[in-house]
Order: sequence, then structure tokens, then C-alpha cells
Amino acid sequence: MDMPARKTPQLIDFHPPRAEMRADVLKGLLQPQKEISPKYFYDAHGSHLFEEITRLPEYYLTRTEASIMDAAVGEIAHRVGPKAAVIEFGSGAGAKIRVLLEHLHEPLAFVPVEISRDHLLASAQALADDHPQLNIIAVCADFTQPFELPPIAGALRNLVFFPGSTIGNFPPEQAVRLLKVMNHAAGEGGALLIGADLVKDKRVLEAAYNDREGVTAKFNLNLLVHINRELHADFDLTDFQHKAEYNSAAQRIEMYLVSQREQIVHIGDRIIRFKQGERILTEFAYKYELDSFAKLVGRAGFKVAQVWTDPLQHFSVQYLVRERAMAPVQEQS
Ligand code: AVJ
Repeated sequence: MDMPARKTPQLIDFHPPRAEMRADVLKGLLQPQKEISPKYFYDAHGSHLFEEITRLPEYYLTRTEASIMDAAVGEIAHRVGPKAAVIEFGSGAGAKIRVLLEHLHEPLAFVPVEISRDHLLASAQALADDHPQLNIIAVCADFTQPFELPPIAGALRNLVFFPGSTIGNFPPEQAVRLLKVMNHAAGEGGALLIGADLVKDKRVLEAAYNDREGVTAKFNLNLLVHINRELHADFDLTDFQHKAEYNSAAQRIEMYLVSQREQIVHIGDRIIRFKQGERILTEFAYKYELDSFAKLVGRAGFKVAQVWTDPLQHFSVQYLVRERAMAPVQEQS
């Protein structure tokens, strides 16, 4: 039997060069509060560890969002209407888009935007095999910076999809800046379907980021492995410890790597000094109240049209319509 010709998705590659990562990491480590961006968690092993996190009993986010999506996808498809182009920011392994694409009415195009090229290509190819009629344009880019989206002929609406509460990684000012990029991507008449984690009992939150198996600790420490490999650094993993705590005043989980002793680390030809107990900030995970989230997205020209939550109100999936056009703002660096 003849196999049908396999369509290969188009790739648009804006992958940032290594020099950019080096400058960014050094800049963060030279601040009084040392920090490394959570976007560097996601090398191949880090992406694999994150997949493992999503299956942990304590990590309620992914499975709660999936159950909300399962219940809401009919209403979502109705709101989106036919012949939409779906643009997913940070598509990862591409698991979340499937339920949406299966329920949308004749979706025209799917544009995954993802910094990990391997993940992007593998998931785009798998989707192309299952949806031969769908125009798939894979964009390899750091979506925290404005980037050029390919034009999609014939789409009646753009739907930006940003699941997983990845928005929680960004402090309010940065979140608004990113939402403006999404506003621009959504375009005239467009919408944003976004997953946002909600404020809840501190014990539930802290358990989700301090799992008993220690997978989150491995995920956090793998950041240093990634930097060692990519930037010729010599972080010793046994000299740093994972820490995650909920800051109730700021309504966010803060994740750190804590130096276990006074030490010196080399990054190429640069030297970084650590005191004992000094912490590198590696991630924020903001948690929201529904009204403060509505205010946040309002600053980026979006209006909340519908919110779906789970019975325990642990997580929310929100359909935002673009009310006002917003120009994306380039980061000052
Ligand atoms: C991918 C940003 C949603 O904040 O829960 C999981 C990443 N970090 N465990 C989150 C993460 C530690 C995750 N987000």
C-alpha cells in the first residue's frame, strides 16, 4: 500500500544566538539579587523534566487546566468560529493544542512559537501527520521579544493560545508587555485563550513546587547544567540547593538556587562570586485573583469575555477579546 506523502511543516527560525544567552545570563548574575531567566530551563532534558512535573500528584496545574479545557472546548470553539488561525506561544511538546484543534470548526492554520527547536519540530511534524489539511508554520523564537508573524491567508480570526499559566512567570509590567505582543498577534477581531493559575492555600501552592519525588528540584538544578554546557561554565550541582516558597504579599511562588557555601563559579572567562546562603532567583510563578487579572489584561487592550474554572477554583481558562489595538514595545536593554 502506498503511504500518503508526508507534509513537512514550514519552519521560520529566529532562534537567538548563544552570545545573546551569555550576555543575558551574565547580566542577571551581576545584579545584587542574582537571577537567571526561567526560559533557560527548557533545554531537551529540562523540557523532559517539566513533562514529568506535569504528571506529579502535587502539581495540580496541568491536569486541572486539561479538565477545564475538556469541559469548555465546545463553548470555546463556538466563540472562535470557523476558519481560525491559532497561534500558540510556548507550545512545548504540543500536547495542549490537540483538544482545541480537534474541536475548532475547520481551523485554517496553526502557528506554534517555541524557543526549543527540537520540541517545536517534533510536535509540528506530529500534528502535521494528524491534521494534513492544516497549514502549520513553526516559528522558532523567544516570544518574550517582539517577532514577525507570518501572514495567514484566508483566516477569519486569529486565536492566540497561551496555556499553562506561563503568564505567571512575568511580573506585572513584563506581563503587560508580553500581552501587548499577543494583542498585536491576535490582530483585528482576534482573541486570546489563556490559562491563569489562581491564588489559593499556601500549602497547596508550596507543595506543587516542592514535590516529594524531588523532580522540581532536578528541574531547577538542570538550569545550571544547561548553562555549564552552553556557556562553558563550571557550576557544581552539589553546591546549590532548590528552594521554592510562596510570597503571599506579592502573590507569587519564588524559586531559587541557594549556594551551599562561599564559592567562585566561572562562566567562560568571567568569574561570579557567591556567599554562603546567597540565592539565585530562577522563577516567579504569579497567582491571580479574577478581578486583578482582568485589570492586568485590560492594560494590554483585552477584555475578559468568559472565564472557566474547576470546582475548587484552583485554575482558570479565560477567553479574552481584543478591544483596543496595542503596539508591541521592544525591551530596553
Ligand atoms: C510553566 C511557568 C507554568 O510556574 O508552574 C513548574 C513552571 N516551575 N514547576 C509553573 C514550573 C516549577 C510552570 N510554568
